[in-house]
Amino acid sequence: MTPIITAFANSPDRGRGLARDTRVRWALEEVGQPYDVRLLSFAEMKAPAHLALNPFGQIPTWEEDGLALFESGGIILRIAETHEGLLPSSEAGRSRAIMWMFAAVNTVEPPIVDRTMVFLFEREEPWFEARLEGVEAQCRRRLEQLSAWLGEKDWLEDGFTVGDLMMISVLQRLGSSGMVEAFPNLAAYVARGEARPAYQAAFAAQLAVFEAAQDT
Ligand code: GTB
Repeated sequence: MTPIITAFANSPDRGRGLARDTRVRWALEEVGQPYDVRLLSFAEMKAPAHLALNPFGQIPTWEEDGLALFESGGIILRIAETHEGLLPSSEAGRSRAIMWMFAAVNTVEPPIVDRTMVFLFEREEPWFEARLEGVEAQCRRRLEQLSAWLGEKDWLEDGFTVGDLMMISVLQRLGSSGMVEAFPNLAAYVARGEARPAYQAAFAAQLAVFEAAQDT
């Protein structure tokens, strides 16, 4: 069966590729696995049929041959483990790549998501400036540490892995803030990921959904 993923019918990011289906699409493109997409409205994401797939009522989800998954990290790990191309062949290399996936979502992403939440929900609050300064300092600390690890390397380990895919997708959430650009090696790292044909295909596919929604 061709796997089916879910994505926003009308992404609030207006086709910038920041919703988490893009990273799943990227993984699928990297391994050459065709897929189908079921587009959901916000109401459909909270309806029983979708809650049976993801109790948190979010995208992306994954269905294939009776297996349903949610959590972009879990889905991408499944793709990486069942196809060639995203995990190294050595056992140690695989563990290192998976470790970087967790580092991306569990160590680097939290302050980046906090920063987004501060912009979305605290902008009118009297503490906005001080809170923003605090979360940006936390983001900067993680970027400094990541930049120091990456150094002059192209990728976090010896070659591109699922760990890079996840880390780059997390760094993209800083968008036009200029925070990644303050670290030229990280900016080049993100650009290197975005230049991959698989990323380009994934980005184009999610953009096409947004553009089609504008025509209706
Ligand atoms: N940890 C889960 C995963 O990695 O799969 C998080 C999934 C998640 O956050 N899904 C979001 C969602 O379904 C979409 S991606 N939200 C709807 C809801 O919770 O009701 C997060 C996202 C949304 C919008 C933008 N944007 O507009 O820029 C960026 C990222």
